[in-house]
Amino acid sequence: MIPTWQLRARFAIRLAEMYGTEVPAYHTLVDVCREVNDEAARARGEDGERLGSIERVTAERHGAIRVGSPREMAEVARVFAAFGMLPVGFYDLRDASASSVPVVSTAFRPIDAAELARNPFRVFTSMLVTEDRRFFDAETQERLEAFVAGRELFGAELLALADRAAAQEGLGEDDAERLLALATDAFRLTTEPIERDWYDRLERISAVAADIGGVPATHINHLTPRVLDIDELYVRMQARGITMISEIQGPPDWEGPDVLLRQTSFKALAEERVFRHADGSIHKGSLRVRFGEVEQRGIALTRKGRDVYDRLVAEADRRLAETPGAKRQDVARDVWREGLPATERELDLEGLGFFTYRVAGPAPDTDRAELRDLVASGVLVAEPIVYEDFLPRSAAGIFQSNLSDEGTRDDAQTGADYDLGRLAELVGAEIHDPFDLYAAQRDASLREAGHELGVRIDETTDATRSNR
Ligand code: OOG
Ligand code: NI
Repeated sequence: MIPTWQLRARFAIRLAEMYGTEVPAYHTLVDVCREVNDEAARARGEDGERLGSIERVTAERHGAIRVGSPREMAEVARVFAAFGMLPVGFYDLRDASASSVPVVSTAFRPIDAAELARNPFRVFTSMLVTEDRRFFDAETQERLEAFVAGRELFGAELLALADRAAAQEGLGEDDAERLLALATDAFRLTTEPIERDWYDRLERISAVAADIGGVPATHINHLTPRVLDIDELYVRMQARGITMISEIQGPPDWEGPDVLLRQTSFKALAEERVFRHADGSIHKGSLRVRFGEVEQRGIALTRKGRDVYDRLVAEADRRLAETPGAKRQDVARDVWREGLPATERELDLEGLGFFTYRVAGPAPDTDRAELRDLVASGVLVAEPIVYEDFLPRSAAGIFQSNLSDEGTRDDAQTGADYDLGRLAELVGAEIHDPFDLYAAQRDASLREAGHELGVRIDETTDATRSNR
């Protein structure tokens, strides 16, 4: 029996092999990442591995796919469940973006620490919101829905195998091989012709809508490797003549702890595709929809920490608007220095970041102790929990910087309401709240440490209360 995590690890490799043949620039990105990671790991020594071993970081990827309806989203959820990847978090990119990005998203990923440590492969998955009047009029909605309903992204054999793998938490070798082949194939770029007029019509509204509802199949949009020094990577990619988007999304480069997620990408490259024109003739053409993204991951923030982050982003926006010509990273760095603690220790003490706690010293001779005292005396060592999720604004920024055209939207219309609960209902699966998952990981480590020390660990400081 091949267990779930091995299926997931193999799935990530299979997708990377396929994507690498489809988008050769991906190899350049991976090569440069490896170079930067090796150097950073050497330069930083053990400290470089605080947010994951160099093996994990080098192997780590996330993918992105886009689907057209709740039915397709529900099927994707079944396929990913086979690999132990469950929906986590809700991202509304319709409002996070000034341009026309008519999707809501979640991320499929392992949810417990042991599974993440074995293989953290995750896929950012977006669903087109066809009923949102800001983007689609009634007639376009109807045509879009009919188009999407008429295609089959995942065949019956794949779904049945996936259900079985999920139920048994693994598959025998032959079935595993079949599952991997079918699942990988489902995300291959199709050679079936694209209806030129329909695609173009959707593209005038939104390039993302055209990529989802204008083509007969889905495909992997990008596969993102993880890098330890994204600023260095950005410079090196440009030195190799690869055009990058104008900036790095998310937190700035600064001397304090890395939090959440920093991302950037190279611009989508032209890829040959086949089109059917109105007169029935078939011609080759090209599309630019797939790009190469890279990311640097930092510490997961608590709700309180996330509020601080959101406020800092808003403050950076405000100052940027007041200082024409200034660079976002420079402005944000100043804002960060004013608003975030400069050390991991303070991040923990102020209840802004998520940490687990490992026993490193002898038990105190009391039966109760304060967490902060145990850490201060070195009995416990705090280790950061790495952020496993995404950021709506960065996602929108990545979408947006890769659009050659803003598309059109009519904000006078009322949008379709979506939240985590509604998406979960449509998908037919629970969507986990990322904050709950990090908190559970933290709490489990404290319970374990308490057991090991034979001490009841109290958390009466403000810091821990705000972790809830
Ligand atoms: C997803 C864009 C967002 C991320 O990592 O935030 C994203 C897409 O292009 O489908 O991938
Ligand atoms: Ni991505």
